[in-house]
Amino acid sequence: MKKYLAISNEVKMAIEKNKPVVALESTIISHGMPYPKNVETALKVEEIIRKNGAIPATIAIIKGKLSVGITPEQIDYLGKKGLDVIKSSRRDIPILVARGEDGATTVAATMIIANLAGIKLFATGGVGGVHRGAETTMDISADLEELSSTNVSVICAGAKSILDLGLTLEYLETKGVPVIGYRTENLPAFYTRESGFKVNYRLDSPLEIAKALKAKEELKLKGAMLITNPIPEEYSMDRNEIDKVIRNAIEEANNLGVKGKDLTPFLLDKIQKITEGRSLEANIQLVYNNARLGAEIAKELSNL
Ligand code: PSU
Ligand code: MN
Repeated sequence: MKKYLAISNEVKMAIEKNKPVVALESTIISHGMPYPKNVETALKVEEIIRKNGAIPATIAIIKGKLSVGITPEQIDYLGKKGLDVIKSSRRDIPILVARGEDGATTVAATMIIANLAGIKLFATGGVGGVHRGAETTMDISADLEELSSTNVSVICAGAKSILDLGLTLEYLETKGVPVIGYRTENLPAFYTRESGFKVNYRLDSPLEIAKALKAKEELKLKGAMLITNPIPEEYSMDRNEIDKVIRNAIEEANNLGVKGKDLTPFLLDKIQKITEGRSLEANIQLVYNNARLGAEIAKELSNL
């Protein structure tokens, strides 16, 4: 297994010494934001994690190696290549490894690689879920299956309403994934602090969350906890406005027949264009907010 992994020295040392480490995904860099904001954001997220006392580990597949703690140059390379890098989920890993190719890892693939490296926490923006219309398209993100089976918990700002949030919650419930609200009872909807749905549990401090993670680990309950952290008030968007933008983006995707792995990046790009970058700014700020919380939970966890 070791021959497939390339872990940076800093991250390797931190894991060995049980220091706090927070994993980060790379699809958000290549497919989630435009260049150069994507690279600036990815580097700033790492800085925020460091400032808050943890070690960042950005994950990607580089020349077929499952790479943990990639360099700023590699982040820049993935960010510049953008959509030309292969968006890689669970199913893509073996092929890219065998061919020695590059891949930007989704939430699912980042969880798998973080787990192989021994990292327990991962911060990002939004997770994939059950798409609207999934009753007929069957479009359900592999992220949800991964959350149900891989022991790497994810801090996110909820999920965008490009998804059917009600069905996403049902799916997670069936799979036994606890959905936690950080200082809230309401499931955040990425750009907005409330989706109209409730989380399973409200937890009010990084320590409380760390204790629940520890109990899950010691009880050997497989899978993740999904920790949802609402976007800071000052950056949140108007719910009616963003819902309308999302509906338009979905309609355009349907008209153009966009589906499969291309759908989420297509919708993200449309939303950013329609809102003239305001949604991008919100997106960036909520990722920073999640990075901070991720570092705080990782610190508590390493002390338990
Ligand atoms: N949602 C976002 N931003 C993102 C993604 C989702 O708000 O960048 C990315 C993540 O990498 C996530 C992936 O794991 O899209 C889900 O893709 P799909 O819906 O095709 O499973
Ligand atoms: Mn899909």
